[in-house]
Amino acid sequence: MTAQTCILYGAPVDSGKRRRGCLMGPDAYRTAGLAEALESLGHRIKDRGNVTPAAYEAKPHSRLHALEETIGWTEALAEAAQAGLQDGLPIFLGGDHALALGTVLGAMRHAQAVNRPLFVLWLDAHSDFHTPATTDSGNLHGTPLGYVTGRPDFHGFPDVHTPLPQENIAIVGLRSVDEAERAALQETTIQRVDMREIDETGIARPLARFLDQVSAAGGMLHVSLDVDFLDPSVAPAVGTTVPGGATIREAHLVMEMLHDSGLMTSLDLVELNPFLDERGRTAQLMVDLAASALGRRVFDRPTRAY
Ligand code: HAR
Ligand code: MN
Ligand code: MN
Ligand code: MN
Repeated sequence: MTAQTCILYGAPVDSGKRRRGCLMGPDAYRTAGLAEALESLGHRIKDRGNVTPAAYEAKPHSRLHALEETIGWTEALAEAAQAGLQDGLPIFLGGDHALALGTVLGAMRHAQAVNRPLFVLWLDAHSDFHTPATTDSGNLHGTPLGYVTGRPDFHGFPDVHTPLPQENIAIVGLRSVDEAERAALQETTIQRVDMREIDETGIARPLARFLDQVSAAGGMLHVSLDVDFLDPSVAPAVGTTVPGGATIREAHLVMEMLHDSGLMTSLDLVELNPFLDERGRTAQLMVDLAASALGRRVFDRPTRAY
C-alpha cells in the first residue's frame, strides 16, 4: 500500500442548520483516534488543528439561517482545501455539510490549477442540491451541490468561476429528496444512486461504474461522507436521520473499493453531532470507515470485476 500524507483539518461548522452540536465533531474524531488509526496503516499524519471562518458580520434574515457565517466558512475552507491538496490528502473533520461549500470549491480550484478534472462522490441520504432561493428550511447544508454546479442565487458567496460538470458527480444513498430538488435533478446528468438501486443491484456495481469513469478521465476525486448515508440504527449521531440507509458493511465496501481504486484525493466527514451519539459509537464507526478508505483490510484480495 502506498503511504500517504493525510492532512487533518477540523471544520467545526455548525451554521448549516438550526440544530446545534456538529461543532463538537472534530473533537469527537480526535477522541475516537482518527489520527492513530491512519498512522497505524503506515500513513504520515499532519493535524493542522481547526479552521476558523473568515470575518463576517451576522445580519438577521427571514429565510436563510446564518448566511454570513456560512459564507465566512466557505471562504476559509476553500483556502484550506487548496492548501491541503498541495501537501497531501486533506481530510475534513466536520462540522455539518455546509462545510462542503468550501471544501469542494477549494478542490475545484486546485484541480483547475493542476489541469485535471475533478469528480465528486456524495454519500448521503439527501441530494443537497437546493439553492438559497429553493430551500424551504433555509438550512444551507442542503445546498452545496447546487453551489458547486453553478446554480443561481448564491449571493455573497465566492464566485464559482467554472462550475463542476454535472456528469462528474455521483450521489449514492439517496432516500430523502425535496420536490424542488427532484425536479431540478431530473434535468441534470448528475448520477443518482438511490436506495432502491442499491437494494436491487448492490452498491458495488454503480460505484465501480463511477470509479471507472474517474479513472478513465485521469480525475481527482473528492469524497463527501454524510453520517446520514448510514442507517440511523447504526449511526444515530445525526440531526437528520432517515430510515432505510446503508448498512455498516455496505459503507465499508464503498470505502474499501475507494482505497483499492487509489483515486480519492480529498475527504469530508460530515454531519456528526456528538451531542446525539450513544457512547461514541457513530464517531467510532466514521473513524473505522475512514480507516477502510485509507487501506485497512482483513486480507489482500485480487481486484474483481463487478
Ligand atoms: N432537503 C432538506 C433541506 O434542505 C434536508 C437537507 C439535509 N441535509 C443534510 N445533509 N442533512 O444532507 O432542509
Ligand atoms: Mn437566521
Ligand atoms: Mn448532506
Ligand atoms: Mn444528509
